[in-house]
Amino acid sequence: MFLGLDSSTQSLSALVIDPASGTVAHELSVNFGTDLPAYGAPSGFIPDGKAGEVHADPLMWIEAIDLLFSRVAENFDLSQITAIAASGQQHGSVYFDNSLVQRLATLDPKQPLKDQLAPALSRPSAPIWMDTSTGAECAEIAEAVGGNDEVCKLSGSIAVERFTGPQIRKFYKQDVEAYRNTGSIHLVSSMVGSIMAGKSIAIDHGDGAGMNLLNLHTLGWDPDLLDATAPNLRDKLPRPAASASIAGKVSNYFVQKYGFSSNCDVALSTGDNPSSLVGMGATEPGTFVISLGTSDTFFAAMSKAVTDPQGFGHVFGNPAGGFMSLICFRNGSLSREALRDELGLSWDDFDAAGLAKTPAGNEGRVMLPFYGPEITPRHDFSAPVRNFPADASAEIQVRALLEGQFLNMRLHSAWLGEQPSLIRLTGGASQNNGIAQLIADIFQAPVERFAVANGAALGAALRAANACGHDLETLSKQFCRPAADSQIEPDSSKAAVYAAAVQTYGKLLSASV
Ligand code: XUL
Repeated sequence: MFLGLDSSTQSLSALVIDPASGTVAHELSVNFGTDLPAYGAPSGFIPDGKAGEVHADPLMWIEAIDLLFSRVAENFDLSQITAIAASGQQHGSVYFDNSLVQRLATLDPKQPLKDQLAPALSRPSAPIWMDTSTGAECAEIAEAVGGNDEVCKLSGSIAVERFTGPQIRKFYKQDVEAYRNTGSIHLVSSMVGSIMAGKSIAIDHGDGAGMNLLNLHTLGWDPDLLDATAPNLRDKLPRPAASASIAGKVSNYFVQKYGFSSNCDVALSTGDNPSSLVGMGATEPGTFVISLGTSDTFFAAMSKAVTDPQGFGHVFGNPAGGFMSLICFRNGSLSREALRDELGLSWDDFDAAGLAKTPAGNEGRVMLPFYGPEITPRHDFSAPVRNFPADASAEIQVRALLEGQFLNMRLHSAWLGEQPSLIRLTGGASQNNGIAQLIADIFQAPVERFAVANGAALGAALRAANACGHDLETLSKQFCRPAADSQIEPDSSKAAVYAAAVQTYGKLLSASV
């Protein structure tokens, strides 16, 4: 059996797969807010950060590992696990001094992980992906390298506030002494993998590409980006490596304390989005994944290595080899709920009233569907922009908002130059038939719905099995199955309407930002 771990913003999850029976054998999560209330982080991060700063206490993530395994071991025999892989929220970074390697190698099963690793932290808190405080550092890095176009060509993304490089630069500028005392900088995912393996492990290309430091052409740390970020940075970073590598055997700490076999392997970790690409069975180009949440996320394996000329989208390593794209849309459910509340509708009316009563293309009415600042496109919106009167009927508004969201997604994923043969849809709003049909029609591709609660942890378990020689395609067929009767076919008679609507949407956008 194979164990996947996912250290996400709000929780640490374990998911065990058994390829012999094709079943998920065990699943358990520890919620940082409710299970570890002493850290005062109800949503997994330290509240009320100043000037866009969002940090978490890395000891909370570390203590969660002990708590998770003490709970899993109560009902599950961990000696059955052949290999482990971890996934983690992307971009977050943890700073350790030179004692890390020695401490990891000599972890005492009689003491908690937290007490043994706390003295190795050279920075008490860890910036996470929600942090937007590094605008100045992004500008400095871009300038030093010759502009954001260059940063994007090298690393797959322009310099981005939440990415690790700008975060490291800010730490270096704020506290040179602590930066100097830092011996290794880990991502959340590689920190969890390092603890499991009892040694400092490599950073995989999937998560490594979310740092603004990895050169996507050489797959090594880029000398110019390193220099632009902070001095002697190469010495502090684990080496980058392919995701499917085995890092070593599980640490004796977990063998003694929780009953793992001393033969259990630890594969390299990856970021939660690359891990979800695996968990959604989408590592081959042609399948787009759209996750509808507070923010909407789009990701897909890429058949050619291109970068977004507008700098909104990102390129990460695909754990199965090659690259994947990721595009975040901040105003996802945020906008859907804002309009629903504004119009006083229920979710059911939203579908029935909006989409059932209006024609595809909304007779040329389009909306830029943003109730707050957006990152794709990057603009400080405060309200939607319409090419029709704001007091139009509820059904016109609903269709305009939903069509606007997916026209915006189609427009901002066009740089990939790929037409999907299948869209796998997940997240709360994906259950809505009207929304699923709309996505099928706008992208002109069949849509399958996934009821995966924890795609990143499933992806990690599949990666662990794959690193031990199990074929990924066979695993995907076994574990990455859409919900029964969830397939929706596109209506080809809508293709022309939506081709025109993308143009209208693009014109309204250019005129407004
Ligand atoms: C991706 C990103 C988020 C985090 C969430 O760039 O910032 O999706 O990975 O955990």
